[in-house]
Order: sequence, then C-alpha cells, then structure tokens
Amino acid sequence: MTEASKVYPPSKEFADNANATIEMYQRAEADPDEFWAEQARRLDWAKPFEQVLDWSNAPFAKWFVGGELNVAVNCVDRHVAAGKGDRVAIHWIGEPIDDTRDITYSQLKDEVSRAANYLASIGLVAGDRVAIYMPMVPEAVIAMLACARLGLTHSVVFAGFSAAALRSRVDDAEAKVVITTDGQFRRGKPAPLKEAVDEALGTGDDAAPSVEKVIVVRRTNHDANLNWVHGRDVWWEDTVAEQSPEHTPEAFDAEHPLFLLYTSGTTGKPKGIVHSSGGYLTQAAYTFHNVFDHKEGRDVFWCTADIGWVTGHTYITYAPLANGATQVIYEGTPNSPDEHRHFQIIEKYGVTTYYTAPTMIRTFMKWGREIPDAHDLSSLRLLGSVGEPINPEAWRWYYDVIGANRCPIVDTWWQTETGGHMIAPLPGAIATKPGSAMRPLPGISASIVDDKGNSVPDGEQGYLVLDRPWPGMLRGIWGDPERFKETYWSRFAEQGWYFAGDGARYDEDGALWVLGRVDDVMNVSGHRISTSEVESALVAHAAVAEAAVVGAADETTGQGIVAFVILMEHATPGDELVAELRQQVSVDISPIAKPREINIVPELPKTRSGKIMRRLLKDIAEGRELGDTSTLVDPTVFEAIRAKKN
Ligand code: 6R9
Repeated sequence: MTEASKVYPPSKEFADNANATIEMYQRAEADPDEFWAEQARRLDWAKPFEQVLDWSNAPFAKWFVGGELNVAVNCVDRHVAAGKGDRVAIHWIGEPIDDTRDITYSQLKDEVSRAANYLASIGLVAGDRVAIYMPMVPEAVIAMLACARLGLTHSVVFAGFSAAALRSRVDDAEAKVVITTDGQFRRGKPAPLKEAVDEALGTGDDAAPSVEKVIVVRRTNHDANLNWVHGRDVWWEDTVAEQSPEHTPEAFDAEHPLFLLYTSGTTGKPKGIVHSSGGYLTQAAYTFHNVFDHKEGRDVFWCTADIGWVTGHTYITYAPLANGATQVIYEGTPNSPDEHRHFQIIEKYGVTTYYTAPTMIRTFMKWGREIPDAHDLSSLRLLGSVGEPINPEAWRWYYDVIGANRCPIVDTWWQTETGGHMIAPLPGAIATKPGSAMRPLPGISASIVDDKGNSVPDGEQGYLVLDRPWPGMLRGIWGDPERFKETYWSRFAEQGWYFAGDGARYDEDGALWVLGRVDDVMNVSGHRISTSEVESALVAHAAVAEAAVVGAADETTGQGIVAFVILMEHATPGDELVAELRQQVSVDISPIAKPREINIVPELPKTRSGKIMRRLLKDIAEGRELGDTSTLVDPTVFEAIRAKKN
C-alpha cells in the first residue's frame, strides 16, 4: 500500500488556539439535534425555528422548521450592522497584473442592494430562477447575493461550459434572466462570452422561451453590441449601477431554495441539485469556522475554485461571507503570466488559509519547488484540499514545500449534493494522515458497507453511505423527485441511507480513506482496485508528475488497468521507465494492480474544477468514439493524447 502510517499531530500552538475541540464529537453524538441547533444559531434568524429536523417525509428533509432568514443579510448586512463595514470582504485580483479591487463589507452591501433593486424592478419575485454565466469577477458574487436577498434561486453555470450546456440548464430551470459578461480573460487573452449566451439563447422559433433579460457586465470591452437584442439585453453599468444602494430585505423560509447547481451524473442529462437557505448556510458557516479554523479579523482566506462549481458556491460566496471573513478571489489561471502567480498572491496579501485541489498541487510539483521557494509563504497557517483523493505523495509535498511543515492539511470530502464539508479532520483537535480525510465531522454520520448494507471490516473497501440527514443536504433534483430518490436513496432504501457513489475504507487506526467514485473502482480478476491507489503508486515514482488510471474492458481479467502519465520535466520517457513504473505499482500495491498499458502523455483531460475526466480516458483506452466533452477546459488535449497513444 502507498499508505503512510505516519501521523501528523497538530503543533501545541495550533491545538491551543484551535476553534475546534475533540469534545465536539461527543457532544454532537450525544444530541445531534441540539448540536445542529447550536450551529444554526451562528446565523441571524428573522424568525426563530421551532424544530431542528423534520424527517417524517424522508428522503425529503426539512431543517430548522418554521425559521425565517435572509441569506444575503447573514453574509453582508449583519457585519456592517456590527461595525465591521470597513473590513475588506473581497480582495479581488484580476488576471491582468495590477487589475485589482478591494471591496469592504459596506461596499458589498451597497453593490448587492443595487443589484437587488434592479432585479426587483424588472419584475422578478421570490422563487424565480436566474442563470449566472460569468468568470470570476466580483459581480458574479454580487449577483448571487442579490438573488439570495430577493429569494430568487440562482443557477450558476461555469463560464467554460459551451453554449449548448448553458441552454440546457437555462431551459431546465426556466430561468427568466441570464447575467453574464462581455468577455473573459483566459491565460492572458480576452475571449468573448456574451456571444456564447447569444448562441445559447437563440432567436426566433429557437429562442429560449423563459428568458426575458440578459444583463451584461463590462469586463473585456469586447464588442458585445454585435448581436445586441434590444429589449432583452442591458448593460449592468447602465442599469444595476444606477440603482439606489438602499434595499430593505425580506426574510424567507429556512427551506426556501437558495440555488440550483447542475452536476453530471453517470448517465443522462445533468441534474439540477437543489439547496436550501437555512440548512445550507448553517453547514457552510459551521464548517468554515471549524475546518478552516477561521479567525475573524485576522485570517485571509483563499479558495482557488471557480464559482461555477460547488466549492466556489460554498467556500467563496457563502461560508466566508457568513463568517465575516476577508478573502482573496483570483480571476485567472495559475500560470498567467507565469507559474509564480499563486505564490505572489499569497505573499502579497498575507494569505493564511489556502484551499485548492490535488491536481493543482501535482501541477506545482511538476513545475518544481524552486517556484514556491522563491516566495515568503510564512503567512500560511492552514492548507486545504478538495475534489478528489489526495495521494500521499502530493500531501507530503504540500505539507513540506507549501506549508513548511507547520500547517495542518485538511483533506475535505464532500459533494455538490452535500452542500458543505462532511469528512475532514478538525484541525488542532485531531491528527492528520497523508491521503486520509480522517473522520466524519461532528454532527455527520457515515459508514462503509457492502452491497447489503453490512459494515465492512476495517481495511476492506466498501460503499460510503451517509446514514443520518445533515442540514446542508440537497433537497432534491430540480423538477425530478423520482430521479432524486432513485439516484441517492434507492440503493439502501430499506435502511434509508444516502448513497454517495464513492468507495472508502477505514484503516487499522480508524482513519477514513475515500477511494474515489465506485465507478472508478476497477475489478481485475475479481480484485477490487481503486484507480486512485494505482495513481498514487505511479505518482510516487520520481519521474511522474501526474497520473490517471482507468479500467478498460479485458477479455480475460474483466478489466485491465490502463494508465496515462505526465512526466516530470527532467524525466526520460522510454520502455525502461515504463517497466520501472509497472514494477513500482506491483511493489506498492500488488502484481494484480500492475497496469496493462502505460501511456506517457503531455496532458490529461480535466474539468475546470480539476477533475480528471476518466470516462473519456476510458473511451480512448477502449478505442471508442469520445463521449460528451462539453465540460472540459480544453477539449484539444485529446488530440495530443491520441497522437501519443497510437
Ligand atoms: C466538493 C466536490 C464530488 C466527488 C466525490 C468524490 C470526489 C471530493 C474529495 C473527493 C476524495 C476528497 N471528492 N473531495 N474524493 N477525497 N477530499 O468536489 O464536489 O464536484 O460534486 O464532486 O468528488 O468522488 O463524490 P463534486
């Protein structure tokens, strides 16, 4: 096993000052309802809730029954009212150097109020849907909060998605408004964005039936006037910016749908995951405070995600702002203009808490430690990881090189569907282990079971299930309650458990290892091998920067393991290296896990959220036509991979 038995306890200093305590686990276990009620009181309620959880119509949950709140007020106004209006909420950093904006909580309140006033003025009412298709500009967060303020349900569509992807999401949600920008910066160059909206929304008979208005923020000064539809299209600068900064908010029911976020399933069209207001914000606020050990007025938080995926929703827009945090939002890519950009930002803004994905860390490893070493990163005190299992090799590099052996790493397992962190170490309260998400957070209950729902012994792989409801849980799939039940609740219907779709195991010390999607668990000659375990073994070799592994159909063994690897700059490709890599896997895991095929490739296909699209690699490995590539950052990567493979 590529599994470090070494445990990393927190430093005494960190532990002494940590927000979280070990006692929280017991307290939550003893009375989960009371524990969650206590967490909900982190928020300002216009009307207090009467009941913590109503699970009588499971799996349709109601949390904080009878309570009313305004999410935007909780994220913005209440901090201003508490005298923190001059605190910076957002250090916004544009991709072009020196294109920056600092936005205080007072300013944010004015901006959100203006946007809310405009959206109300065009007739939108609570419950209407608004699509947001924007790059990482402050107006994206402002637009989300303006929707929340009015009880409009937003649906953010990642600005890297195609026009077709946008259209299907707009139609499914019947969005009345689309908020976008003229263009966006991509690796130093401006690229059009409004054009994609025009293409998506169509004209004449083909026009998206629900859309009444398109609001365009000026970002790149692209000539967005080209296809301007009079009556439909307006500039943000001419409309929102003209509004009054005063807006009186209304409170909404705790269960009011705050947003939809589309996520792709294994089959079929994307699902619009529905999130609530009170429960979602409670979990966001609670986890941010404890998992990121947030110290108000002192920390500078930076989550490198895009708002187009759930990490950006929860840990850029809602959780930091609900906690009155100061955060960095960066518009650009990590190598624009060069590979120093992230480290320059950490240094310049004194970032204390940095939250990114394993793929980013492996990319930094590939670029070499000289780059971070050239910067003063001593402001950092906590590091986070999210999105996929982090291989121990990358964990240790993150710990040593970025964290200078000083910063706890929180490996946070959660999903679009869970709303916020679910399995992660509480820093300062428990030790960490490279590659393990450690244990469910206080208030969260998970188990690892076989097909029939029996707990599997420690050390063995099983299915990860959540056996108790939690406040941030999805409330459904937009417009499709049957699919909601079928996708998440049918596998263990008898027990009433949520099936997460991930494989996991507990190790001998009781630490939980998430092994990736169960569809990523391969079956080779009857042996269950996780793609991420083989990837970890490959990446542990000094020549390998990044690896992706898929199970390809094999006549004799059921599945055969096919690996795609990116080499370190200094490595020499060739048969000898391939033999070494196979040997490495054989030694690290077992000869059964030895890849049938190792392809050395220049790049891997990834979504903007940093996930390797194994489904597509599988298509290549099995010699099929490629499936849907619409969610890829750079679909041309395939040409390069195919060229190498053939
Ligand atoms: C937040 C987010 C969810 C899937 C999830 C799992 C994988 C996320 C992980 C992790 C191992 C972690 N995943 N975090 N696997 N360790 N710390 O990523 O949401 O885009 O919905 O993906 O990502 O497979 O089921 P989402």
